[in-house]
Amino acid sequence: MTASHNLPDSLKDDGTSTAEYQEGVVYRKNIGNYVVCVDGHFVACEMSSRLRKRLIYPTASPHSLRPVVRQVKAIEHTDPIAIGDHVRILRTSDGSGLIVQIMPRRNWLSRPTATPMPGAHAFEQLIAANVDQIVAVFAAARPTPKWGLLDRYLVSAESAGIPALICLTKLDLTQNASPKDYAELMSLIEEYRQIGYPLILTSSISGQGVDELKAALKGRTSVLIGKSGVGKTSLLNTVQPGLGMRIGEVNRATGKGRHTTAHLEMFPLSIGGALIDTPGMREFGLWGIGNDDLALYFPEMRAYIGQCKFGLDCQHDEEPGCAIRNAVLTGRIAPRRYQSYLALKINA
Ligand SMILES: Nc1nc2c(ncn2[C@@H]2O[C@H](COP(=O)(O)OP(=O)(O)OP(=O)(O)O)[C@@H](O)[C@H]2O)c(=O)[nH]1
Ligand SMILES: [Mg+2]
Ligand SMILES: [Zn+2]
Repeated sequence: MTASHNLPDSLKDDGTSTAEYQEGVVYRKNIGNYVVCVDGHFVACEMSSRLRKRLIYPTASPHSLRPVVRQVKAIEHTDPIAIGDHVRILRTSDGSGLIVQIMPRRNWLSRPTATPMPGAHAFEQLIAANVDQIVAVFAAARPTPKWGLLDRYLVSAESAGIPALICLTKLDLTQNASPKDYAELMSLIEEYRQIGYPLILTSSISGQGVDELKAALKGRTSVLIGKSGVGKTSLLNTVQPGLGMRIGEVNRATGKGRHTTAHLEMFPLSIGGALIDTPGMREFGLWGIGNDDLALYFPEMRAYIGQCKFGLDCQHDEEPGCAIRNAVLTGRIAPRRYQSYLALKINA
């Protein structure tokens, strides 16, 4: 096969002539370079010029009409290609490849890009595509769990139509917790189990829950999400020994992680399936979720939607005869989850 770089654009991208194309899955990417797995082999790829045109460069001023590249790193933010994407590639004579087409996605997880100022235009940032489940990772301690953030992840998963699994790590650190703190942690855990979310308690130190986690990951493509320092990469190393991915100490004083993992990357698992490790995200905004839809993404609220006095017009806030608020008052919906709903509604 001849080098593809010289082919006219029309031939590269129209997708009508598939004879020479191969299909693969994107495992890794870094500033316009991709690693695509084709039949078990990893191929270094670039993207065709037509796809390259779909890169959106953040501008010096978000309202500027003439986009200028501010920092190359930002390309990742609006890269049209996501980890987990099924792509069509054309092999070049040097053994590398050119991504010419992104196949339709069965699902994808995204968040808004951070904006330089409040109210500025945000872009959709793809985190991963075509995944079987989202693993929301939280530490029992160091850093302190933020349950409102967990609710955010779960709402994102629900709106993306992707099943979520909750993984509470660092259970070994609860050994010295007071009985009251421990009981409080367990009752919060129970709240999520009651809703129906599978929840696994793990420790990468003691090995607790690792077999259970492996069983949940086996044969599936999963994406780990969670704040820096909660132990995502440690879980990956435990599930796939020998990988030896770098992990980082948590700051003792602040309990904050050090953003050790810098890139999104997917790893094949020897038990079958694949696991996507992500950098700890400082912020996790909701993308494309409106106020009116929000209650749909709280599974325990779904049954009450349409039952309120004001029907589908109810915002489930202060309205009289609200079925959801009533369910909170009668103990059928956890007050803390309802608070999360109200807090997210303000920002949606
Ligand atoms: N005690 C205890 N420490 C853990 C456990 N899992 C991870 N750690 C420690 O937590 C720190 C952070 O772990 P990482 O795996 O790097 O965390 P991460 O979520 O990948 O962090 P980022 O890559 O920054 O997003 C390291 O010092 C780990 O040794 C655990 O189960 N118990
Ligand atoms: Mg990490
Ligand atoms: Zn209502």
